[in-house]
Amino acid sequence: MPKILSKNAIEQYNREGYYFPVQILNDEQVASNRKLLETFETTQGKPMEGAQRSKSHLLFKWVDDLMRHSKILDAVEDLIGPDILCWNTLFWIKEAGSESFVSWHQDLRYWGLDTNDLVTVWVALSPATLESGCMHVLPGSHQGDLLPHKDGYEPDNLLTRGQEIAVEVDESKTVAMPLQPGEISLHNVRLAHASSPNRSEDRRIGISLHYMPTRTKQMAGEWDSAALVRGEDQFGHFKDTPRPTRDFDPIAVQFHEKATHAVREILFKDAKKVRQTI
Ligand SMILES: O=C(O)CCC(=O)C(=O)O
Repeated sequence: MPKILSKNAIEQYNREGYYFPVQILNDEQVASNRKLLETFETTQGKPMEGAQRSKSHLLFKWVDDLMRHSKILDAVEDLIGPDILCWNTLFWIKEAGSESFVSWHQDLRYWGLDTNDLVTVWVALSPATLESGCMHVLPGSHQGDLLPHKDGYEPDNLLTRGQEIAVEVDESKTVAMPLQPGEISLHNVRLAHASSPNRSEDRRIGISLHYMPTRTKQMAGEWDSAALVRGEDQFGHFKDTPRPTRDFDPIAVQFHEKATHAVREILFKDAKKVRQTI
């Protein structure tokens, strides 16, 4: 018996590789999370950047809480079972009117993980619309072989290497996933996805949360970390991440440095260039 998703939603996810929207946060909770983010940015005098974008649950207690939100975990459990690790938490912010974009890509091509069952939950903290550059997906592309990719390193591309599927994606077959603040989408780690620049007057703020079964292994690096967010980890393939007691908890900050370094090594493995996007 599923916990939160309908039978149809689960069938659609398995068949097409995505499902949306699911309402998670109310307006007050969205406003509170956005305020925490933007107060931090004001304090540091610049937007969230570089390694702060990645494994952010180690830096910000509110992101750790979001990563453990029971409704999100119920949806993830409906898709991948009860023993769940969160591998990464990643900010995707496109400033108002910015050229930032995400090229068509499949995440599993770069993440070194040996699972097809990883589910990405993308949480909207501001409107993700056609105008602001919401995600688009290519339904069914999670089935079959991974497509070849090339690295473009375009400055406005939010992806580490500007990685892009090296064959043409038929845009007429793609689907937009607009979200209201507080809603999530769910997509499979093999699904091709992309997004366009933000032509709106507000920032497009998203946080992606990457959940996988505890049996998953990291094949591209010797050491990697993940947070056990539900159930039991009988495998111990990933170092469990410490839980911050407050923002910038020193123990978690120290761990963040090691953990994001490990992720960067994995993401840039065999790359011609390394850059500081995360
Ligand atoms: O935020 C976006 O537009 C893209 C996000 C993405 O690539 C992901 O969550 O895997």
